[in-house]
Formats: sequence, structure tokens, C-alpha cells
Amino acid sequence: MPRIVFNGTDLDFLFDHWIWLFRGFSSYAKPKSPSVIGEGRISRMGCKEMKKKIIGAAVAAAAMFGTISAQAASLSIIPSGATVVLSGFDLAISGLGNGSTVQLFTNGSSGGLILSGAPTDVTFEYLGSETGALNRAVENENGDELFRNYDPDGAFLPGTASSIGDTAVVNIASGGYVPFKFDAAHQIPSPPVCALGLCLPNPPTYVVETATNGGDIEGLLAIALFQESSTSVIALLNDGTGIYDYDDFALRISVTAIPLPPAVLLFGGALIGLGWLTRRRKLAA
Ligand SMILES: [Ca+2]
Ligand SMILES: [Ca+2]
Repeated sequence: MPRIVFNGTDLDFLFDHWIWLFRGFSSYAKPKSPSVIGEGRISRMGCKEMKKKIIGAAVAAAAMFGTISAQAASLSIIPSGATVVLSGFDLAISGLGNGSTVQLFTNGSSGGLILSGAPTDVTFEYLGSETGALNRAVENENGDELFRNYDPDGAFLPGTASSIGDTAVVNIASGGYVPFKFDAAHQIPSPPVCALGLCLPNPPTYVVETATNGGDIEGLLAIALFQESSTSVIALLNDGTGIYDYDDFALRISVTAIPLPPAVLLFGGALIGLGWLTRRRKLAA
């Protein structure tokens, strides 16, 4: 029968120790009588042996937990060396606003938002937009549009404007720069088409610029990053038009702390067992 191995730790080994532990407990707790002398009865030597086994299981579980902890996802920022203090910021974001210092990334700068612990689910949340430009956020790995701040505008990128609080969860395969970018479409008015003294309006054209996390940032676009915690960062776009207030598109990017792994339960259980055993030994002495 194949053994169950998780993260290089033999789970059968841990489980065997649990079974052993409980069999030991049940017999040890009973009053001493000839009827329980036998397989389950623990002698002083057996008790020592049990302690060794419990410690062995605890150490194995701790090592396993350590491995899992090292793989927990987190977000961090490689700074470009430039920061900016927000002013004219008009989005309602708890903990971030005018006076906040954010990391700044512009045309030609390096650095950006880094993911550790991939593969993992990354949650993107739309926090709003204050601008006249048509801005979007795109997840680069799959090329999927995450959010946009505009409804269909003629034939240009048909779609529906996102609502504040919308979220998208993307499984990102590898660590490094979180694969997302902003783009900003600036409308360029077209002159009317005139013939025979009659003029018809001409649809506008657009120029689209992009700002990629950890990569190229075009034109006058800028990304600002604000670290909320080790698992959450707010990414702001300045779309290059008007004032530099960094509220032209805002995302919260976050990863989830891992659930309590079974190894913690084993480890905790083993420690409790060890304490119980010591107490029983003291009472028996
Ligand atoms: Ca503003
Ligand atoms: Ca703005």
C-alpha cells in the first residue's frame, strides 16, 4: 500500500504515532488491574518509549509546518527609489489618502510589486477611478481584463464599467513581479468630415498607453504602490492627464494566508499529549 507523503513528510508516520498515542492513553488511564496487563499496559520503559515517539512526531510535524510556512504567499515592493506624498486624492480608501507616502514608478524606473509563494490565488479588487480618461487594469499572465472605469464608448473596447468592490481572483503560477498592467486611453478629437458645405461629426480616435508592473511604463503614466500588510498592497495609476493625484485607477491586490495545516493540529496534539503524560507520571510517582 503506498504511503501518504505531503511536502516530503510521511503522513503515515505521523498517523501511526497518533494511533499509538491514543492506544497508550486509553490503557494508561485505567486503574491497575490484572485485566489490563497486556498489550496496552505501559511500563516505565514503555512510557519513555512513548515520549520518544511523541517527540519524534512533534519534530516531524514542526518540520512539516515550517515547510508550509515558508511557502505561504506574501506581497512586497521593490522600491524604485522615488516616493510621493498624495495630494488631490479623491478616492475613499481606508488607511490611504492625502498625506500618505507611496512608492512611485514612472517611465524608465525599475522595481514594482513582487509575489512570493506562488503558485497561489491573487485577489484583485477595484477601488475606483477619478479621471476623464478611459482606464483599465489587465492581468498579464492570461491577458484578461480585470476592471475598467468606462462603459462602451463607440466602437472602442466595448464592455461594462466596473463597480467599486468588484473582485477578480487569478491563480498566478510563478513568483516575481505580479503580472498586471494599467492602460489609459486618451481621446483625440477628430475634425469633422465636410463636403459640399455640409459637415458631419467624425468619431474620436484614441491613443492607448500602458503602465506594466515591474516593466515598461509609457509616456507620462505612473504607478504608485502602498503596502497595507504583508499580504495586501494598493496599486494606483496616474494616467498622465491633468494633475498628478494618483487616483485615476485604484486596485487592491492581496493574497490569502494559508489555512491551518493538519501538521499544526498534530504538533499541538502531540504537545498536549506530552503534558498529559508528564502529569500522569507525577501523579503516579
Ligand atoms: Ca483627484
Ligand atoms: Ca485624478
